[in-house]
Amino acid sequence: MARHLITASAQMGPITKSETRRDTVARLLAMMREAHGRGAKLVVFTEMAQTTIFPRWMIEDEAELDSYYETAMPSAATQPLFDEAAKLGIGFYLGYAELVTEGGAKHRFNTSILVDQTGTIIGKYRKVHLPGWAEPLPNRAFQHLEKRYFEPGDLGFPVWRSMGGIMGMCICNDRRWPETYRVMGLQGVEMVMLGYNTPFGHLNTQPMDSLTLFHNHLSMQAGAYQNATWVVGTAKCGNEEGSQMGGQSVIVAPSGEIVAQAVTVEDEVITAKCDLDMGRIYKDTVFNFAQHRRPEAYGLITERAGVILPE
Ligand code: CDV
Repeated sequence: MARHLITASAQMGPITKSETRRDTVARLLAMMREAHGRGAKLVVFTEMAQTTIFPRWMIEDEAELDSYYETAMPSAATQPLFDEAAKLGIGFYLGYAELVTEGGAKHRFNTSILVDQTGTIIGKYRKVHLPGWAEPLPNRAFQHLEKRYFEPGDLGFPVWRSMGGIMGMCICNDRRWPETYRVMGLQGVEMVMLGYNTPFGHLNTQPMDSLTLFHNHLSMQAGAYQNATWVVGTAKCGNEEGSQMGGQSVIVAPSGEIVAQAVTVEDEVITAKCDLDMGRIYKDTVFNFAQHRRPEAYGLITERAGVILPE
């Protein structure tokens, strides 16, 4: 029997600093309903979907910083998403900033959850590859202080059997690293979900900036093809408090082809009927890992982080 999963990517336009959780959850609910109206059984929201992207600022007041994080999930503000998901029979991926207090110490993660079609959380992922820096850089309109405000994720890249397939998650910068997809690929992943927010000007170099949207798709299409998996990439985009972020949310097939793409930089739902068996042809042939991979030649991948040049 064919395993088709009608999947939605719910791209999100900017969230102003003054918008409340209630406001943003109302926007997410509207997109969830639209996705359901188009037959979707899964909707992928973006990274940090309930607040403005606060790592662009140096925030010294701890109470202000804490206000951007969730200490429980569902929280009072997000409970309506879980209730609506159960009512409509639609699963969802949701990104948020997570604050955990353990033994009196605060731990902060950039997190996503996978919620199934009964409104139950079945998976949690914490972002492994944190971009940016820990101390503010001089002469910049915007910072990117993810290394200050988050710890690297400590949960690895697990996958879950849900929605009729094998599902995996990552977050934004993770999508640029082949290791992200391959670790899930080695667990047979059939759909990788991710939210991203990618500000133009991040690197302070104009030539690289003009390739931002190309690199966005390049990373996800390569990850999809090389691991024979669907990839659903959902942007937070538009002009957020003066920071311009790229859109072009996509649903990518295991062939590496884009089958749906957002065309605005606002709240926008795109959908595709995803055949979860489509990756099989690649998994059995050119990317038959058991037959063709050579782990004995890949030692440096896990032994070394940075480059060491030969003598
Ligand atoms: N949120 C992100 O991880 N953004 C990064 C930017 C800052 C480079 C990205 O990889 O898109």
